[in-house]
Amino acid sequence: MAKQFHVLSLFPEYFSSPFSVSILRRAQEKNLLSIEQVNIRDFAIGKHKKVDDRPFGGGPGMVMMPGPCIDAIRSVKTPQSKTIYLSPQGSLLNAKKCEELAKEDHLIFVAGHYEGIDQRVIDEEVDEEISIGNYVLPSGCAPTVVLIEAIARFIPGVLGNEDGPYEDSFAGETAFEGPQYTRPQEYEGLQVPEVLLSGHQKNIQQWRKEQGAVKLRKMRPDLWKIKE
Ligand code: 21W
Repeated sequence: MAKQFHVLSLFPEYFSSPFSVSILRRAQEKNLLSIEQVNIRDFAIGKHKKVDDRPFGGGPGMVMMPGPCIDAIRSVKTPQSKTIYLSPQGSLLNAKKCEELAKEDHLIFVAGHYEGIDQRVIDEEVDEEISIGNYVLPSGCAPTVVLIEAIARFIPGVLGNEDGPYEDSFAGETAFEGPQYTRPQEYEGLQVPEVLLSGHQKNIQQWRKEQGAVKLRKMRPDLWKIKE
């Protein structure tokens, strides 16, 4: 059975390109994954289809009202669903979380707009709050794309080569791979490292591992510490 993803937002059109190219297109074409858009505004009531209002207690900006969000979630929720709110106040996304979520049959992603959603939506309907990093974005839309692409790699059959997602750097979050080269062998006088042309697989492996370690220590001393 294909995995089912529902994306709830105010701008379904935001997602049309990222979901129709590359990995997510192939996953859907192979019937490994189905992604459906839900426009939260379709659950707004009244002539103006209002979805946001000023925060109680004061403060800047607007907050998404509970009614339309909760009704939108309930319109797709089943007993098997897991509901994720993409939130700057969520727990930080990592590879392990992506792998876990790839095992679920039905995921509901709620992308917030404005200053976020009414807390009662989170309390009543959300299972997990996830952030993609310590920086501020204008909405939960880009984080939803990031999360879905990161999860999709762990769905069996999506990458083609089954051990793909685990081989890559960050699968275990403790390694980098070595630098990569392709043809031409000489470019503007710059040569491809000799060892890669040697055909000596054991030396190549060892060289890549060393180069990856040097890079990790330089770029990500935080991860390097974990290794020791
Ligand atoms: C950013 C909404 C900041 C609201 C008390 C409670 C989803 C995101 C987002 C956004 C605020 C993620 C407040 C990394 C992100 C997201 C929009 C401020 C004020 N006060 N990961 N809330 N960065 N961003 N909220 O921005 O929705 S995952």
